[in-house]
Amino acid sequence: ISLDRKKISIIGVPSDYGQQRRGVDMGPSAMRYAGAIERLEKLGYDVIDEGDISVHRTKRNKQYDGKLLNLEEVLEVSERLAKKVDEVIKQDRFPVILGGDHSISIGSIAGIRKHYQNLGIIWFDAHTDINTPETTPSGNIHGMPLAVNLGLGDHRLISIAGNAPKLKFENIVFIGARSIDEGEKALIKEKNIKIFTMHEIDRMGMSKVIEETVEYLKARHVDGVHMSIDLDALDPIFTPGVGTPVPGGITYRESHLAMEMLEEAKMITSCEFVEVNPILDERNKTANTAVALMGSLLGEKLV
Ligand code: B3U
Ligand code: MN
Ligand code: MN
Repeated sequence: ISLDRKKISIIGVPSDYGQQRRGVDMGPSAMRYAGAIERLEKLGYDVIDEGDISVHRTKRNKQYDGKLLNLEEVLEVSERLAKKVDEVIKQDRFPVILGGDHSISIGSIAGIRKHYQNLGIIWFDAHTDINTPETTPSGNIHGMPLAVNLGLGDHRLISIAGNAPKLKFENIVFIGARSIDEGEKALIKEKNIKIFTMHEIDRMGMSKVIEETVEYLKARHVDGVHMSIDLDALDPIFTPGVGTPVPGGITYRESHLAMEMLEEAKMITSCEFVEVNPILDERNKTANTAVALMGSLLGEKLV
């Protein structure tokens, strides 16, 4: 896997349409204020801040009525983001996408996928986000982006920026899961998806988990790897500013080790940081952690 690591484009996606708590639309600002751009520039990258994807701020107070929440809005944001990501990669730049809730992955992966025939995904998250309209307990689309990219769910969502499916079940690796719905469990088992839950992280240690992740994706002959980082993967002690915190998460140190090892593997070709909600945060702690992880993933060294 080759990658021109000299040029980075930051793309903000101020959308909160994938769930029902307000404030996650301010995630891109919070991560910029936490110094994302300066941090990457300091590493020697040519960084362009592409600004934010335009997201209409319509008034809404919808609640789950058995349908997908804010479907029209999510479709619009996804199309725009897919187009932007596609353009950035065409210019030979590495996309760093700032969310927004995790529904933005529908658009980011749709755009990235245009450039890779056999894309791998690392899903760093307390959740597995593989619900379908049939299995969702909430109607929240941020719980469905992986299913959508696998071609499961609403036909308009799955056909964003081209044909479905965008991903293969065998090219996904979950890291950090500890809150999985029944329907998700059934699908993960049926399709035999690679998963390192907190149980495996505790048992094997993060170092072995990342070694196995890298080996697994190499054996699948992926031609690119998208790193999707939901900040709720970490324990809420370290990232309190997320909409659905789940105790018993990855530590600050384990998460940095994971990023550093993935950097050494020279495998990641795009990344995103999602679910940072400054309204729920403590003094921008979650955004600061996100930016620190970004530094490690993109090559910051201690000495
Ligand atoms: N699995 C649940 C909860 C959830 C998923 N992603 C987040 N929360 N952040 C759902 O609603 O699909
Ligand atoms: Mn998620
Ligand atoms: Mn999550």
